[in-house]
Amino acid sequence: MERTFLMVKPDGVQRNLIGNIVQRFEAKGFKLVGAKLMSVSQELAEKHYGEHKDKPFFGELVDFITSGPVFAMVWEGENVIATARNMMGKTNPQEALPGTIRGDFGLTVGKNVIHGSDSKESAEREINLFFAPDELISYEKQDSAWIY
Ligand code: DAT
Ligand code: MG
Repeated sequence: MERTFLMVKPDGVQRNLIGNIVQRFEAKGFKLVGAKLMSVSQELAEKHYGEHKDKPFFGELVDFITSGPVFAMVWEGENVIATARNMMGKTNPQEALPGTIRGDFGLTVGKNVIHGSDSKESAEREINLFFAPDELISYEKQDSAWIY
């Protein structure tokens, strides 16, 4: 089964959206295998967003993600990486469709509520960056027979 890294960003935490966001992935049928409220250090932020280090918005991005607590999660399920990206909506919330997280809750690209891994490689990298192996729980869920 595939796993992805999702993170409610500081704006989503401050705006009381953790519960709503978790609820969407639970209701969809995905399995939560790890979650924590945490602060992102400067070092972790720079590693996490390393692919953007030459972009003009890199400094702003690092300042934003370290500006308050985030809610980091690992979710598991069939094709969860791409499906979670669809549920998040486009990077720019003004282009994200209603019904998506960014479409429902965001207005600006700098404060777009949620992060989600965009490929198998980034999912593995980001999960290892944010979680120790013993923070991830492998378990059976009784509803899986009604989802798969
Ligand atoms: P995504 O978060 O959808 O994977 P990304 O990886 O291209 O998008 O960019 C990472 C984050 O950087 C994004 O969530 C918000 C910010 N960002 C992207 N493009 C931006 C821009 N043109 N101006 C300001 N912030 C931007
Ligand atoms: Mg990205």
